[in-house]
Amino acid sequence: MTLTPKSRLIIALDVTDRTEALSIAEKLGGAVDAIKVNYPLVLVCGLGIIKDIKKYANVIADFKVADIPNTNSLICRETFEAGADAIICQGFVGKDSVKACVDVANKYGREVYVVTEMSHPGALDFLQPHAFELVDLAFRAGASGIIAPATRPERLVDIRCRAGDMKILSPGVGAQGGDARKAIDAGADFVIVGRSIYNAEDPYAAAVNFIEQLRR
Ligand code: O7M
Repeated sequence: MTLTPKSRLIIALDVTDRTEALSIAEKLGGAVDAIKVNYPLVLVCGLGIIKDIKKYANVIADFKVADIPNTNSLICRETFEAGADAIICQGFVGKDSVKACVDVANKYGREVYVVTEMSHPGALDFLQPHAFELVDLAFRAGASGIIAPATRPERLVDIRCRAGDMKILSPGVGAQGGDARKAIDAGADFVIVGRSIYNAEDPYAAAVNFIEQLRR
């Protein structure tokens, strides 16, 4: 699949209970553009959880792949064989490592998204000074898009200018203080929301609330 903005909402399903994960996926899958799985869920449930979630939504494997090209290729192959529609890799390991992910994704008709500046305060230590270079690297390696912070909409504006047609997926909304609408207005194509949805008393109502904010 190619990730296309409809609701513009991606849920980060960082729960560590299989039954809870599948229940949320079943309830929310039809409303969101994708479900992102990360290590917390996959380490508990195994890679097979991707196929189970795929019944309800597109799946993005947030493995922040960061190794030498050969190892990156092997990780991507196993992830796409498991059914993931897209994988997320780190850019700081260099263009050859990102290109290795893109080459495997192209074979499977899937997508690669590259982390640029992260959303947490520690991103200022090393990543922020190199964020624009990471955007350029993602473009040159043929990635479908990048990850950039909803916690710093002013940075999103600059990253958007640099990113051209690449899609921007923006985490940091809600629990980390970012605002969904501001992130989209600053140039993101999608927002990624985790705790503010899956920890809500009614995750479906919380997701619908975000979708309404994004529609405005
Ligand atoms: O909404 P939260 O804070 O509960 O969850 C945010 C999710 O986005 C969680 O899965 C993080 O691992 C992820 N994320 C960030 O929070 N910040 C980043 O800079 C990058 C990511 C991410 O998705 O990277 C691909």
